[in-house]
Order: sequence, then C-alpha cells, then structure tokens
Amino acid sequence: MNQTSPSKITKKKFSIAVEGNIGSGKSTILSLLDKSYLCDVVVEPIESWTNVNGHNLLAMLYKDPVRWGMTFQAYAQMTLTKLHALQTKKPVKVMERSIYSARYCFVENLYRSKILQQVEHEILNEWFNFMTENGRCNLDMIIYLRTSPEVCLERIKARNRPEEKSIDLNYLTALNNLHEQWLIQKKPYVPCAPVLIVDANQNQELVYKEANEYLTNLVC
Ligand code: DGT
Repeated sequence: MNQTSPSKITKKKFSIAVEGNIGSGKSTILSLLDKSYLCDVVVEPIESWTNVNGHNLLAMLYKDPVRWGMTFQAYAQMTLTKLHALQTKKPVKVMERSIYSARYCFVENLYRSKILQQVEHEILNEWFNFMTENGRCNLDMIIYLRTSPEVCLERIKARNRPEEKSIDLNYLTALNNLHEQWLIQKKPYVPCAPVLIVDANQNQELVYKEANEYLTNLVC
C-alpha cells in the first residue's frame, strides 16, 4: 500500500470517497466497510440512475451518449452533491465516488471524445466550481482502488449488467488514464484530499483489510 498520511483524527467526523474505474470493486469494499462500527456508507444506488421516474438514464447514456451525456452528467452531479451534503452518525462517512471523479474523469472523457459540446462542458464546469468552492463537497481522504483496465473489463463481464454491454477496453483505458492523472500524477487536477492507493487487482478481501486497517488507525 502506498499512502499520503493525513493527520490522525479524534472525534472529528471524517469524509472519505472510494474512487476507481468502473469494475474496480468499489461496491464490494463499500459493502464490507458498511459492516464496520466506524463507517456509515452512503452510495448512489445504481437504481436511481436506471430508474429516473421510469427512465433508464444509464441505458440511455450508453445507447446514445451524444444525446444523453449532458443530461446524465447533470443528474450525476446533482445526486453526488446530495451525498456530499448528507450528515451521518458514525465517525467516518464513506462515499462511493464523488463529484470530483464525475468531473475529472467522466465529464473530461466525454468532452475529450467530443461527445459533450464545449458549452455543455462549460456549464457543468461552472456548476462544479460553484459546488466545490463553497466547501460543501470537502473530503478528508480518497481511497483509490487502482486496477488495470483488463481486470475491470473481466469483472464487468462477469457481473453482466445489461446497460454495460457496450463497455470496451478503450473506454476503460481512457477512464483509467484520467483516474491516474488525477490521483497519481496529480495533474492537471490536484486531489482535494490525501490519497490512499490500494492495489485493487488483488483479492477483494485483501483490499478491504488494507482499507479497514488504515481507517481504524486513523480514527482510533
Ligand atoms: P465497482 O463496484 O467499482 O464496479 O463500481 P460500479 O461500476 O458499480 O460503479 P461506478 O460508479 O463505477 O459505475 C456505475 C455505472 O455508472 C457504470 O456503468 C459507469 C457509470 N457512471 C458512474 N458515474 C458516471 C459518470 O459520472 N458519468 C458517466 N458517463 N458514467 C458514470
């Protein structure tokens, strides 16, 4: 494990985002952390993106990204902002993803692929800047589940979500590069919190053990 240590905390509420490519294993780690007395896990249930008042926005996005990319990112940004604002009881609030990966990885990828228009990118960016500048989306730490795109693809195939059938290695590689630029190279975007890097190609029990040990040391 490779880490940048934030200062040890006592009694302070701590907000953490688990980040990583699609298929990196975030949901598995979060469901294990959810059992810990330390953590309240808050996730955006995939159902809220596959059933927006009867509309499967995730499927619409994959089917026609040019038409639905902006709508999806606007909705994702809103739902993630709500998670950032959520107050929890236990010492550590753990989020699946954050407004930051939506902006720095997914929006960036759609824009670079010329799926989002410049004006759409500018609107999302202005809104993102407003939401992050006022402190409502602060994080104390990011756990980065670092995974190869090949491993992600295997896991995505194995879980076989109907919406995700069109995901290929090119898409995962592009998203992986953007996660790496943000969380490892730290440019052009600098992470808003220290980053704990976990090798998530390995068995998911080990990934959980590493993350949980680190959180326990941090809080107790
Ligand atoms: P895991 O447990 O690491 O495999 O994580 P997943 O795949 O359950 O969760 P996540 O958030 O990586 O992705 C769920 C689906 O939603 C996946 O098809 C990618 C898509 N997705 C998530 N956030 C965004 C976003 O901001 N923009 C776009 N275009 N797609 C997104």
